[in-house]
Amino acid sequence: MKILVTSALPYANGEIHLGHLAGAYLSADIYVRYQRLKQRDVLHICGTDEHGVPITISAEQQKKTPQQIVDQYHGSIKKAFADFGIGFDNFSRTTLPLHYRMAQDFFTKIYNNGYIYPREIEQYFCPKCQRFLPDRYIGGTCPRCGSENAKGDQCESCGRWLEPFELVQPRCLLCGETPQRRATKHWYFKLSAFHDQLRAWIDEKKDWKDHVLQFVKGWLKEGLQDRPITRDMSWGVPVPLEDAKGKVLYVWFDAPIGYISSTMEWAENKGDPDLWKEYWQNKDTRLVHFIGKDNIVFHALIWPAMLMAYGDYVLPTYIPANQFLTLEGEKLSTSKGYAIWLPDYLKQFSADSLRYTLTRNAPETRDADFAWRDFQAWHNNELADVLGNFINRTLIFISKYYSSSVPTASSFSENDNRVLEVLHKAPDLVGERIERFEFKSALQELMRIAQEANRYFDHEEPWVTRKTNPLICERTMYVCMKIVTSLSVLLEPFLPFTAHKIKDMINFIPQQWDDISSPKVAPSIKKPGILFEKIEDNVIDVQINALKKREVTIEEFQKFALKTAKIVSAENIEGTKNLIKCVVEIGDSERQIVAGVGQHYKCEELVGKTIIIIENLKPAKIRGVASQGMLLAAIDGDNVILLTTDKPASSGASIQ
Ligand code: B3M
Ligand code: ZN
Repeated sequence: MKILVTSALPYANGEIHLGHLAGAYLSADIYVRYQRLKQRDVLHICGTDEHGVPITISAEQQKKTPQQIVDQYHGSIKKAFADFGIGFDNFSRTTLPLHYRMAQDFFTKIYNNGYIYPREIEQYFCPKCQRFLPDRYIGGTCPRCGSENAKGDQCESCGRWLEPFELVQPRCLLCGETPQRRATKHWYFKLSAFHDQLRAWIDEKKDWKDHVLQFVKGWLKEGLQDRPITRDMSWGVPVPLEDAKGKVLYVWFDAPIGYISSTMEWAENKGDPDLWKEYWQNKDTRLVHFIGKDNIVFHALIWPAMLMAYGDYVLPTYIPANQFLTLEGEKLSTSKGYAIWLPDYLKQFSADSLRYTLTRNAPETRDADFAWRDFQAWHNNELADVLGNFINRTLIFISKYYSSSVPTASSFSENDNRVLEVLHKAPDLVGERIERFEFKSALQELMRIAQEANRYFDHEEPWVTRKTNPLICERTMYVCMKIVTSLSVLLEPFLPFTAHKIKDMINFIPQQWDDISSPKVAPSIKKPGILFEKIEDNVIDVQINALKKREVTIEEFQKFALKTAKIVSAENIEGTKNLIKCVVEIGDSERQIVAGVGQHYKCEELVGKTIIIIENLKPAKIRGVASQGMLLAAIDGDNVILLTTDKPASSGASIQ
């Protein structure tokens, strides 16, 4: 049997944060490391998802090309994963020529098989930008809750999924213009044709997580709609048809194919270009997709249907999707900068402490919360005081009283045997849970062994028997070394860096998962070092405060388009004391901004001033009056003083 494990391909438009890790990557890594220790044929495949609107929006915000964005983040994401101990066999990217070929081949084959067809539809087009607008480029008022900041695919205020045409007062988010409906042709994937086949396939999945099954069955019950799989965009995999100029494949069509192309790249690098087929086109392969819950529909319905439409490929065996992670009780938000990014975390703390926290409290069946205080408490009270303490006291004892030679024993007491029996059962006990994707409870079992080990040490009192009955003391220390040796293997999937350190200190004799039910102990150890330093309160306070007020990076700052603008007219907004409606000139264009400076400036004073504005602030309505941008002012006690330029400057000059 071959095990092919994939982790969701992260979009190459930002760093990896804790939500990502808890969603897919950490569980996948634990699973793969375990399978390796079981000496099974396992591959872990991933890469960056480099197409789609998330990338082009980031590029526009940062005033870079999509290529520059994906190049930058592919590198930094890859490095962060490696630093966190996530071991991929291949980490590819969906902008490789190999991937383009594969994605186009998929389209063509499915098209030839009759499951892709064209349809004329209407879509929003911005007359000013001269382009069709993807859903997320259209803003407007939500028809349900009235929020003015809804987007073409969803209203974030009330959570409702939307179609662009449902928006009231739609506007182009690039330029503010009202978009027009225009006819365009798109290609649809005949998802509806796979309803019965998908139903039969999912009905066999008795051991899947409940929340995944419920979700999928819910969709099937509602009936499956055919889905457009092309877009009017220039960034993406070109649609391989004569009459599809200027169209690319929808990112969710090409992204999962990235799992295959990444495996092909792996095979090529191995010098055996056909080797990927032994995984993907082999009915004995166990294909496991690790994802977060927002990706379920794509992996558990659309992707299997694509594979069915193509033929020849293995279908997913398991999709152990995780639920969401919140941060200090709140939803993570990359756009608001509310997250903990992996590279930032790793500058201060060890990978294993986070791996421990995120596994101990994994969002396996329901949402879970990351809190810095829990992180600190679990690191100090469990990793340091239980696990670290047992290993440390054992190794120190041996180095101090036995000059680092490990004592041996041939007969054991009842109490020794009880502990050895726990060790004997441990690989299966922990392993079964990992195989069921219950990583949290697997880790619990493991920590129970460490607790048990401390109790054993306390009960045996080797510091007493050393003087009163040296033979018993030797026996105790031998048993303790067996425990340490077993732990070094059992821990590896969860805390690989710690496992590695322990193995080094105990001169570990190579052994696999099943061997350690009766572990082989090396004859001598090295000088022991501390595994976990305690984390102090003040260090955690800094992190908690940082979440409240985050530093910004230069990239984040660059998202603000600051410009000079000249006030051409100003009038008080009726019924308000402080609000003034200003029309400002920014180079060749004019726009309206509502400013709260009425108690400090008269309208006449304002006209003619060259001020500083944020040009790309989301348009909003203030007291029913539209405002497109914000002017900057210094708040000096009770005074409000508008920012102007030091010397006369023309309007529309950018500020850097
Ligand atoms: N890039 C979405 C995400 O990062 C998407 C996953 C693709 S997996 C084929 O959540
Ligand atoms: Zn526009």
